[in-house]
Amino acid sequence: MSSKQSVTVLGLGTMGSAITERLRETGHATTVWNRTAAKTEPHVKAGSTAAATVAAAVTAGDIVLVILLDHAAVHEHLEPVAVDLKDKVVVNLTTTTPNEARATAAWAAEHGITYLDGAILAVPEMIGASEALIFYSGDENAHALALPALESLGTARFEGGDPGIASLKDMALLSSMYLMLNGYLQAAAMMRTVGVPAADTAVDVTNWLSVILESLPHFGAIIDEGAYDPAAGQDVNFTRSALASLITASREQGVGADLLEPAKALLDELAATGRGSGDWPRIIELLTIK
Ligand code: FVH
Repeated sequence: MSSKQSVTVLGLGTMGSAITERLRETGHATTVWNRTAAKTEPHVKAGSTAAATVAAAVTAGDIVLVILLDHAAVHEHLEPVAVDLKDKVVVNLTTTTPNEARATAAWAAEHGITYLDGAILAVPEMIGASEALIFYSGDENAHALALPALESLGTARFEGGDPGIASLKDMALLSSMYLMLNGYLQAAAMMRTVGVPAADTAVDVTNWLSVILESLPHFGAIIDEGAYDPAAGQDVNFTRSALASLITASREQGVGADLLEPAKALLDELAATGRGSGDWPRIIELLTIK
């Protein structure tokens, strides 16, 4: 008999399935539940046990991993079984906002449930590899209890006692990813107007951004020190003018500038409020809603 923790997985979408498969590979007994029961079949064939109800599923495992679509689905299915969760460690890997994570942690605390919030910065194919980063936050004891199983899924990082921090970090990093990838789309749209394939622009953008990304620590230092003025690097006025050229060039090629214009508008606001000579990362001051 395995000495490894038994794990219940609620949710067999693409991520829940990848997690269940990895847990089996690493020797954990797994019990699975999914709203659409047919999705349990391949897992049963591969050695998992299917539970007909959420209550039966959570009763079976030492650890209950929740990987449903969203916050609403999590509460829809956990609230009716709160009593059954009391001697379990519940780890919620469903993507939720930081405040939703905090609300679930508060709900769990009210019901005496040992609860850990998690956020997966990976796609299903990465599960099990060290590149699969999974952030956890909230109850450190819950993290320690579940860690032997969680470590099999990827790199487990405990981010602190605020249950919302794991989600916040996940969402901050995803925000940076989408904004950066939109930058590539703008470049590809511009270059396609003269017949350059998007794949070629992907290579050029990768090379260019890898050089540019080296300046991020410098930006971080300027922001942390609030040392914008006088500008050590490119100032707001220069950057406004550069963005104005990019917007004009895009339009000349018949490409919209919808992605560039918001950044230009923020620079305009800095200039209009007497901050034109400061370093342009000062934009961050305008991102905080007061
Ligand atoms: N897949 C990914 O790349 C990302 C990576 C980062 C983290 N996300 C989050 O993981 C959660 C699950 O994502 P998923 O990829 O497994 O999603 P789906 O394949 O769409 O499966 C969704 C599962 O949720 C079940 N479900 C949906 N609504 C309900 C409900 N009201 N009650 C019970 N279960 C529900 C659905 O069941 P069914 O449709 O098969 O019956 C699937 O099991 C998610 O938070 C991602 O943001 C994945």
